Amino acid sequence: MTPGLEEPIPPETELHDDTSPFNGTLGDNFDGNLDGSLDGDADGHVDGQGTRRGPTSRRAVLAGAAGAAGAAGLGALLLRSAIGDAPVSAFATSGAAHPAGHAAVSGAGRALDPGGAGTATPVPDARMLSPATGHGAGVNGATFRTGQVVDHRANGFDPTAVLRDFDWGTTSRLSDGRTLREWDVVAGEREIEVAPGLRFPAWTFNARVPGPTLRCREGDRLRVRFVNASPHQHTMHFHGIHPAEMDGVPMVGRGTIAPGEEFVYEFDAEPFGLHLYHCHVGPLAEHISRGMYGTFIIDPAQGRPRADEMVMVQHGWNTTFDGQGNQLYAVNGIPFHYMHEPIRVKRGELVRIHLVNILEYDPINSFHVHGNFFDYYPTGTRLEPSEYTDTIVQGQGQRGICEMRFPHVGRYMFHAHKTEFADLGWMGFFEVVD
Ligand SMILES: [Cu+2]
Repeated sequence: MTPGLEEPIPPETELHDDTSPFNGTLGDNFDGNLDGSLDGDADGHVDGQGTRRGPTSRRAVLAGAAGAAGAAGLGALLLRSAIGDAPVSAFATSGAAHPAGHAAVSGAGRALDPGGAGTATPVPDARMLSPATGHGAGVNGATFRTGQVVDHRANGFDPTAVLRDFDWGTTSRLSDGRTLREWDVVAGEREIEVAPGLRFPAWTFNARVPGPTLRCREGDRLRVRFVNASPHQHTMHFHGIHPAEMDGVPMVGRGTIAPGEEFVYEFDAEPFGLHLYHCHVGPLAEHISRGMYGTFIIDPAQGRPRADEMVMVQHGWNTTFDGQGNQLYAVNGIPFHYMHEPIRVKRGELVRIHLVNILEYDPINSFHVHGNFFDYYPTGTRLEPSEYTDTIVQGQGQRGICEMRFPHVGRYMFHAHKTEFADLGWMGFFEVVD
């Protein structure tokens, strides 16, 4: 497959899909035992007059929809709402109909959780809590947390592979003895199944979200041939030290790269650390939230101690396209992925997580690991950690290296300690083995 060269998929294709079983009223698709509270909500929203959708109200809608209608219904619901489909838009005005948005969330949660809200149900095996046995909502999160998965093959990338996929580029030797490292990066458009049944029209670097993890060594000469194979203008803006004309922003140097055009970004790798790249064309929030970001690692000249290395890019999916918040949260593309496929690590082995936050629309994100502590190296620009902790907070564009060893075998959760994000996808497991 040629990365990024897929035909753009017009949203109308999905939005007007009359074969969808979810084109009827929402109440038709709910579980019988959930009809009470959710039909009540639906009626309220349909009758409500408000059009303003606050972040809380949107999440209320998601929590109810994910648990009750199932993620497939959720997909249809969110996609339909994206074009202002009347019934769904009305449904989404829960902020107006229910001023206490969070009450709507917890209400739905209670209705969906047979154990009652606040019951810290252990999850020894994510698959054990299938929608059929435990509804998979309330304290257990959305239905698709507990067994339903997306089609990674159709998506063209798999977060399990993305985790440890470092792209070192193609290298050659310059006359001054330095390493020249080259990559091809193609901007494209791609429909990604971000939750079971929910397809999001993403804008991508090399047909995946996050884009490829570009990795090099301090002092290398870097050459990134960027091809814009999408219908929109884009750039690659790298964090790091480089000349202005290589900054990948509009109106400086080459500026925006038009559809069908290309540009070569070339600069030296400095400073060593954990960085990122993203498109810098406005509206910037949309270009980023659509999926145009990736990790950019510059290793120190002397390298780092050998470790089981992985990349986690924290981000969200604003599936309603309202630009006000996110309905789903994830690391490496797919919400709850590492719940379904825990990250296997060896007891006692050094684990190094390159943790990047590019989350749009929410001011902070965070990372918390259970049953362990880690050394934290903010931006990876120093060789000594600044903190020994189990929780760190990052704003957009912040990143840092987390190093840890698990002393005990077993399954350990990691998630945003912005727990609302965890409930909506930003959680996973480490599986520590001997
Ligand atoms: Cu862009």
